[in-house]
Order: sequence, then structure tokens, then C-alpha cells
Amino acid sequence: MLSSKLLTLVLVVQPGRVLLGMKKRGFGAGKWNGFGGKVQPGESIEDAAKRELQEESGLTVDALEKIGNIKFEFVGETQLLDVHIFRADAFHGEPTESDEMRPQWFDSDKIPFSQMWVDDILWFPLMFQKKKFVGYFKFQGHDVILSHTLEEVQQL
Ligand code: 6U4
Repeated sequence: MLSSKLLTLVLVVQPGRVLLGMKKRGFGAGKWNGFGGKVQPGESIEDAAKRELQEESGLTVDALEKIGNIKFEFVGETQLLDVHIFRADAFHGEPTESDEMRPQWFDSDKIPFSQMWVDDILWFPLMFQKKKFVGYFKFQGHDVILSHTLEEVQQL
């Protein structure tokens, strides 16, 4: 059985737009994505999501809505990425570039999917509609999905 690594991902959404960050280094460098990272020992997943959002975008939030959970398998890797996805509809502060991310607002109809993880185009519509979802994606390298499941759920 594969072990798994807990990760967070936060999408900050306002009417008609979403904040993404250009990942400057590390896993997924060169891609636009939500803000997130590894859950540290002793930390709750939601606290990790808030901390990573603050560290990478400069924004703080009072509340996060749990919207999705996707597990990613990369062929040849022994660890699954267990990514917990949250949406924030309100925030404090101004998006600020960090060592890891360069934040930018995108209109909801101009999301740069060709420069994002290829799974995002499949679940962003659910995220925008505030639908909850769970999924499993099996990747070959970082650009090819070999198989996947994605389903809407009532509760996470
Ligand atoms: P550090 O500790 O900063 O070196 P790094 O290797 O850069 O970590 P990290 O912590 O930024 O990785 O975590 C990876 C981020 O990428 C998490 O927010 C989850 C997200 N992510 C990983 N695979 C993804 C995928 N297929 N689709 C997606 N986000 C993904 O939308």
C-alpha cells in the first residue's frame, strides 16, 4: 500500500474572479495554482491551509470552506499526495508576492488552465459552484492523467 502525504490547497474566490499564484520553486514550479503546502506534525489540516495561504500570498482568512479532497498518485512514486482543498470567499490584506508564489487575480472566464495542473480544469467548475467533491488521479509524470475518478459529495 502507498503511504500518503497531507497537503492543503486554498482558492480565494471573489465574485467573477479567483486569486492564483505562480509557483516559483519546488513541486509544480511554473504552474498557476491555489496556495498551499504540507501539513506539519501536530497541526490541523485547516490551520495548515491558513498558514500556507498567509505565508505564500500574504492574506489571512477567518474562515475556510472545505470543498474537496483529491488523492494524487504519481507512477513510480511511493507516496500519494492527499490534497485537502478549501475555498475562501473573504480575506484580509493585500495579495503579496512571496519567495514561493506570485499572486494574480484571474477573471473566472480567463483561468490559465494551459499553465496549471491538468486536473484543475476538471474540478474548478465544481469549486466555482461551491459543490463538494472527492477524486483520485493517477499521473504519469506531471502532465498526463492515466486514469481518474471525480465525484460530487454532500459532505466531506
Ligand atoms: P516546500 O516544502 O515548500 O519545498 P513544495 O515541494 O514546494 O514544498 P508544496 O508544499 O508547495 O510543495 O505543496 C505542493 C502544492 O501543490 C500543494 O498546495 C498541493 C498542490 N498540488 C500538488 N499536486 C497538485 C495537482 N495535481 N493539482 C493541483 N494542485 C496540486 O491543483
